[in-house]
Amino acid sequence: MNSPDNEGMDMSLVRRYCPKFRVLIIGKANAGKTTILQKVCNTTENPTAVDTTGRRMSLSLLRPSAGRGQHDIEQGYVFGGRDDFVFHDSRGFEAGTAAELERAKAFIRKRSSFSHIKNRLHAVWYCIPSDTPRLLLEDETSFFEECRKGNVPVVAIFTKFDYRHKEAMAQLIEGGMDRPAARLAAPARAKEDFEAKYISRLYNRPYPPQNHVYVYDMHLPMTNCDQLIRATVDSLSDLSLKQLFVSTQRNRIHLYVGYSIEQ
Ligand SMILES: Nc1nc2c(ncn2[C@@H]2O[C@H](COP(=O)(O)OP(=O)(O)O)[C@@H](O)[C@H]2O)c(=O)[nH]1
Ligand SMILES: [Mg+2]
Repeated sequence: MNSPDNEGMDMSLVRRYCPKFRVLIIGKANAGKTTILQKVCNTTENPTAVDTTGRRMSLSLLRPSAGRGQHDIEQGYVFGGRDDFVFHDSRGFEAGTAAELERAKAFIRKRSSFSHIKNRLHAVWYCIPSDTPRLLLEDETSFFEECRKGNVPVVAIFTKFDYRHKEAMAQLIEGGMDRPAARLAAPARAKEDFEAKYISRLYNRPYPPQNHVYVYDMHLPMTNCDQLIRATVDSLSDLSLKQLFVSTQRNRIHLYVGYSIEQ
């Protein structure tokens, strides 16, 4: 099989220079951020704080704000046994508070100016919960209004999309479809309706994301977030980072194959 490790790049060297893929996840409280990170890391464990060199920190060394609610954006976290990812968490847009979003932007600016690749921010996952009937997209996406320094790719994630599936299913049943058929048809219908209503408005923002995905039922055991991983791979323009990211996904072998074929 053609794996990314044999595409001419010494992966052990890449991993030594950049052992962790660093992601900033943005989204208001309850958007589903922690659940996504747990799914990506294949764990249900709570996050563990790490210091700037990536070592796990004891609770006594944590910044007070990090210990309270994990909203110190500078504080890095790992999940489960996964030492190849480090995450930073921001509540981003919350009604009435622009400060947190500004902090996120400043963090992106700062982290993209670091000369060493291992200290840089490699991707942003921007969560927009879709479990409200009328999504205030313009408010939720004010992040995409201003130019972001540093060329860090951003993937927009519409979270809790199962809400839209249920809504579409109810509409199909109301239109005369029987329950099993409606259940099967609902995901495609939900996506179609949502795209017609929101997606051009997202990409009409002055500085839109590179990509977007829908995630659903992330809190349930049988689901996965492979689409998010694929979208993240696709959004990376730096080849060595792309390779590093694919290597973190060693358990998702089908993603390797797809990636290699497209090269
Ligand atoms: N229906 C549904 N609930 C979800 C999903 N993802 C997370 N949740 C639930 O939403 C709540 C908030 O999730 P959490 O990950 O803690 O959000 P955070 O505050 O952004 O970190 C929890 O009760 C999760 O179980 C999803 O895809 N669908
Ligand atoms: Mg959380």
